Amino acid sequence: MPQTPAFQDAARRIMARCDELARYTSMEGGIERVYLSPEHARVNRLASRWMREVGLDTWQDEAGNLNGHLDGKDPEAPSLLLGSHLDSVRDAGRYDGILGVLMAIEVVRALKPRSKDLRFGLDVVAFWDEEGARFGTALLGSSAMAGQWNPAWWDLTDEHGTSLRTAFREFGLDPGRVAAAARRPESLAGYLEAHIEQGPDLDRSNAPLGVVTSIASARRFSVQILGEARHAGGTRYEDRHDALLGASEATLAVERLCRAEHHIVGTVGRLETFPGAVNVVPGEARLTVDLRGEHDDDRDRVWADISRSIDEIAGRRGLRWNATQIHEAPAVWCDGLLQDVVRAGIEDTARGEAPSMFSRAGHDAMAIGAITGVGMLFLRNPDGISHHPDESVSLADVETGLRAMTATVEHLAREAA
Ligand code: HGY
Ligand code: MN
Ligand code: MN
Repeated sequence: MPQTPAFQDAARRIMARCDELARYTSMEGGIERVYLSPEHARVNRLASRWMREVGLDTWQDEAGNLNGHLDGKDPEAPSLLLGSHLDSVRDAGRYDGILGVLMAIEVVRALKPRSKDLRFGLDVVAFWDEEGARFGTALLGSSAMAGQWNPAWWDLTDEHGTSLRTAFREFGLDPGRVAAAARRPESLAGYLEAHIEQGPDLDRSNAPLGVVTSIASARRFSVQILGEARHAGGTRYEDRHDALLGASEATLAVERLCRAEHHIVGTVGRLETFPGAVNVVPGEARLTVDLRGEHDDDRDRVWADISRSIDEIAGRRGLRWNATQIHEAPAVWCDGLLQDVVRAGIEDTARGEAPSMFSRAGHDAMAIGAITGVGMLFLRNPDGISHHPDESVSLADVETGLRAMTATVEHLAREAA
């Protein structure tokens, strides 16, 4: 394994490139990089230069993901896939996803001198639309690679009314060829992703790195609550059917019912009212619900409780409501061997225990788990701040994480020899 100075230089390069990528944004004064945007195209061109710099052959697949490949001993052998995502939420931090792609590139740089000894090829992927920030459903790029594209997605629209189908064409992709982005399971020797924890557990236990055991299951809903728009002055309370008050009670019910559980979190991230005028009782409200749990059945039980609670609120206030599920991803357990080699890689380099933990955040590994074993390495995320400009990671932890991930790949190569 290269000497520490090489890893120190690589860690510095990664942090500088996270800062550079932060400038590719559609948002004034913040970071926003969404699927099939001009920023997507520009970042793919920049990242492909970084991939080629370490010897990877690069290509953009039919779903807009950026890929790189380096042969191992046998060019026909399956590849170990390393990567994460380059898209972001609105007003994002600069490490969520990006760190994992840049670490994957640096692992290839570190192992390139011995790549011809490896029993697998090394592939790097920069997925797009892990967040689902533009069209509502998430993991579009990794779902395409997993051969799980849902044709119903073509009619999803963004906030401007642009359909996914139109956005594909405007980006220069052919919707009819998205299936060609699918990877054959036998072409992969596994998937490894490094990511900031997006939670405070490593920070609070003063551990730089952690092994992910499973990734939380997720369901996302768009909920519409219908009442009656009325004059704000002339309408007495007993005559009102105020959709915003119903949505407000529903939002508090989501928090109350999820807090009563151990490993369930529910979030109302967006709430809009119509007509949205200062002097009109809201006749309609629309809210989003993001519901996650360690286990699918617990998550589904809490959704049933939330639905019953909204029924009661709507009945009492004379409202109607409906919910449309816009995203679902079942919980994914990380592959046992990959967990073992991630743990070994951490123990080799972080001088201490490698805590195991389940990921409350979703990741592309959830989609790729459909076609190959997945493993994840978490890096300490100070105070767990993420999906926020104050998201951070330390240079020292990035260097340790890079050394651990490189050691992980070497353990895996030895495991199967
Ligand atoms: O929402 C998530 O958990 C991830 O950051 N996409
Ligand atoms: Mn992420
Ligand atoms: Mn994220």
